[in-house]
Parts: sequence; C-alpha cells; structure tokens
Amino acid sequence: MTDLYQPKPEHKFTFGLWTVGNVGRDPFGEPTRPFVSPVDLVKMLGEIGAYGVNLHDNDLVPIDATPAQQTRIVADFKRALDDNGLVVPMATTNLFSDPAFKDGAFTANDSRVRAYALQKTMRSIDLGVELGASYYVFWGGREGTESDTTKDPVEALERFRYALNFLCAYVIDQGYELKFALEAKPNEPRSDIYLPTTGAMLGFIETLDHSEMVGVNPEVAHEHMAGLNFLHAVAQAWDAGKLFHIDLNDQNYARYDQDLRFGSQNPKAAFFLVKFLEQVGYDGPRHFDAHAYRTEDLAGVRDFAAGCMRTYLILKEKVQRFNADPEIQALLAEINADDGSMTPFVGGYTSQKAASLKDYRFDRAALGARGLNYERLDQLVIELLLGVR
Ligand code: GLT
Ligand code: MN
Ligand code: MN
Repeated sequence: MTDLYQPKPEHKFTFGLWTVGNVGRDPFGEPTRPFVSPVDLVKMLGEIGAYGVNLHDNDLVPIDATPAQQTRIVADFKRALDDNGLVVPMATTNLFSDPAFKDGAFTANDSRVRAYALQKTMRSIDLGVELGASYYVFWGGREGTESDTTKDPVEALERFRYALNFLCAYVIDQGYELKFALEAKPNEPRSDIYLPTTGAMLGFIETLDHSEMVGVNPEVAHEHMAGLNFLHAVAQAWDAGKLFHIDLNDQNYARYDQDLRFGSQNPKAAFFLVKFLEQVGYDGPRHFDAHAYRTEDLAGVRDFAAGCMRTYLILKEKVQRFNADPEIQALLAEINADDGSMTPFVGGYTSQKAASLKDYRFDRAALGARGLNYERLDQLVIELLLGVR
C-alpha cells in the first residue's frame, strides 16, 4: 500500500529550481531560509524520487556571469544531473526580475528592452537545449500594465506575436526540437497581465506563424486567481492538442498567487484534475510550480516537495477506486443511460433530420421533473476522498 505512494522517475514529477530553491521572501519580508545551490537541489530532488528539474536561465547562471563562469556552472550542473539521475524537461527565461524589465519584456514600450528580451531568450533557449529540454515556457509576468494610458493593448499583442514568431523561427533555424508553452496569469506582478487566461492564450496561439509548435502551460493557481475552473481550462487545451506542459499547485480563489502544495487547498478539484490527466493519457511532465510555506526550514521544503508527489499518487489511486466502485459506476451508467428514442436525430445534419426534429413532440415537463441523482453521486465521491469508501 505505502509503496503505491512512493514517487519514482516514471511518474515524471518535476520541480523548478525556483520552487524548491524558494528562500521564503515575500513583498513584506526577507528570506526565511538559506540559499541552496542548484547542485544541492538536484541531489535533494533525486533523493525524494523526482524525475526532473526545470529552470530559468538565471536560476542556474547569474545574469552577469562571464562565459567562462557559465561553462563551469553548466558543467557542474550536468554532472549533478547525471549523478542523481535527473533530466531537464523544461526551461524558461527570467524576463521579470531585472529592473530592465519593469515595463515588460516583449511588450515593453522601449524597443531596446524588447530587443534585449529577444537576445536573452535566444541565449536561454540555447542553454535549455544544451541541458536537454524539450519544452520552453513563456510566462509573461511583466507583460502588462498598471494604467492603460501607457500602452495600446492591440500594439502589445502585436509585439508579443512578433517576439514569438521571431523565436519560433530561431528554433527552426537552429534545428532544435523544442516546443513552446505559454503560461497565462491574470495579474501579479502587474496590475493586469495581457492574455490573462489559458483560454485567451489558446486563441492567441492560432494567430502565430508557427502555431503548431506552440501550446500552453496552464497553472492551477493562475486560473483559480481568475475565479475559473482549472480542469475546464486544461480540458480545452487538451481538446485543442495544446496541453504541452502543466504547472501543478494549489490556491484559494481570488487571492494573490499562493503557489501552495499540490492538493492542499482543494483536494476535490485536484482529484478531478489527476483523473483527467491520467485518463486522457497526458504523458508530459507533472511539474509542481509551488513552494513551501515561509515558515519552513530546509527539512520543511523537503516535506513540501515529497507532499506534492505523494498527494498526486494518492489521488491517482483514488481514481482507480472511483473507476472500480460499483455504486459510483452504476450511478454514472444510469445518468448516461440512453433510451434510444433520439436515435433518428444523431449523426449530423440532413434536411430531413432537421425537419423531423422540428416536428418532434418532447415531454418537457417529464424532462424537467426527472431527478438526476447528482447529490448521491457527489456524496459518494466525497466519501471516497475522505477515506470512508
Ligand atoms: C514564476 C511564476 C510561475 C512561472 C515561472 C516560469 S516563474 O515563479 O510565478 O508561475 O511558471 O517563468
Ligand atoms: Mn503561480
Ligand atoms: Mn507557473
């Protein structure tokens, strides 16, 4: 039983260097934990059964490092990956920490900032590819405004589109096997961030020159901040063939970006998410973009990371129970039962079908009066999740 919840590399659990390396700084307080080197973080992740580690360029290589320093840092890091059996499936660029990006990166009003963002991203792509990454995430944390006096929103979209088209062409030109995944967030650190939801990203992707190489990286917390149902966003991305990567964590609705341990706030939503990912056969990394409470020391960080993976595996086992539960399955069968009376109308449009459907007499009162048993079904799921089934 316990073994079922033991994370193994085959589960494809990953963490960002910035997640387990989070030192507990917040807008009101200084760090509460010491800095841990990327090499030591890799060691810790290997010990607890993770599959991989993701990074921003500057999580590994300081922004002002010399080429010689970069070569040494990257060599040490690669050795740590090999020693601990970890891979780097995803990489990204830090386009938000440096003051140069205070007005955004690809959408900044200053054309020099936009060009610098492209340069930094090309170099960071090179680094990610060198480390073996096959997904490249774009989280435009600073791509927004405090006041719409400052920027035209259509112009901002054009600038963002220009940057992505340029970078897709760069990847193709280099012969890299790399896919882009766009990550939405409604606000924070800007008052309003462009393309605030996964749905908005999905619409935007279709306007790109190489839309086939661009998908999304939805994050639980970010859709919840916008008051949305994360599963529905993920399902739409999946349906569009665009679920390239995923950021798992948890979040209370309508608050700042909490990045809480996976499943710790809303285990029911987490259950349906795990159920979806497992059943559709999503085979990308399960990336935990979360961090330990600020109250924790380094042992607490390890508990946090192990907890994310353990909760995922517990929920995965609950999915098996859900599928094997005779009462739940009987109710589902009943809910989806089809009496066959609508068979003449299925299978797409014909003018005869349309005419006969227009003439058909429905018993509207009976349709409305029928109880659907959703209360019983949901209570069974709650009991299963609470461990009494
Ligand atoms: C940052 C943000 C995350 C993004 C990361 C990738 S960085 O921590 O809050 O949601 O996924 O840039
Ligand atoms: Mn977040
Ligand atoms: Mn994220």
